[in-house]
Amino acid sequence: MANWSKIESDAKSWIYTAGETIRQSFQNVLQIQSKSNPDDLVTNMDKETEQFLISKINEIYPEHRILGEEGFGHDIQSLEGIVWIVDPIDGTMNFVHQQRNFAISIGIYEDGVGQVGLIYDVVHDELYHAVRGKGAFMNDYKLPDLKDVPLNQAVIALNATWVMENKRFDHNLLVPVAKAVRGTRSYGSATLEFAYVASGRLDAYITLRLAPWDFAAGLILLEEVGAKATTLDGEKINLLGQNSIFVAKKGIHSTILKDYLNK
Ligand code: 2AM
Ligand code: CA
Ligand code: CA
Ligand code: CA
Repeated sequence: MANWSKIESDAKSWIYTAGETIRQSFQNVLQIQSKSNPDDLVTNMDKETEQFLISKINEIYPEHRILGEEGFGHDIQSLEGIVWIVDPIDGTMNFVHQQRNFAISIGIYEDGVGQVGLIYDVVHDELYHAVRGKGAFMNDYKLPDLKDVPLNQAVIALNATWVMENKRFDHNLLVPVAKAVRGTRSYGSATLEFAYVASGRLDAYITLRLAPWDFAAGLILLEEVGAKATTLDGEKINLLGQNSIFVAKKGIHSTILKDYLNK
């Protein structure tokens, strides 16, 4: 049997160390490259942070496997056993342009079940974490179960790409949603947007395409506070694939899905 409280405390200590290294790096010159397109950025700090976390996990838990965005982990085709899913810097564009609104994210799964999730807002020194069955926390504060609000009092996060035509989704469907809610936001860090839904700072988060490292930890947090998480079609999220994502308080989720997305 895995010792989850030791795994949690090791992961916490490594994420804090990685965060401190990133804060110290603000005075150094960044090396910035593009990946799939000129706006898809990666820096030396993304790579160094992933390598640091992977070296710690490999050293203490050699039998665990690791899926990391920057590719320094293993080739993961299944979620058998214990798998750490790591996004070393989520919100790299914010990290480069703003030096804020980015996070380190670690989701730890056993046979496909989320056990420990951590999202560390490095600049605000806010660690969101959850342990399956034990609740979700912001630093040491236990996050309460989410309470629903009417749609006209909801603040929801939406990525601006939904106003552009795209192959995945009829973007016109979201215009009435944006009109119906109290306000919309876009923070540019999927993991923080998950953490904000979990902590009630946001009532929902909708985005068109995320990868496992963007949602692995966030889903574990949301489960502990009673949020609903599906794709934009209302389907189950595939933990090892790319998905559209719709996470929200339960009532908001069912209202938007039924009355606006016609599902
Ligand atoms: P990243 O910074 O780790 O790449 C930006 O809107 C959010 O979407 C960030 O959380 C970003 O994660 C994520 N994202 C997922 N796929 C992306 C891509 N191809 N290009 C830029 N951001 C992406
Ligand atoms: Ca990236
Ligand atoms: Ca990411
Ligand atoms: Ca990243």
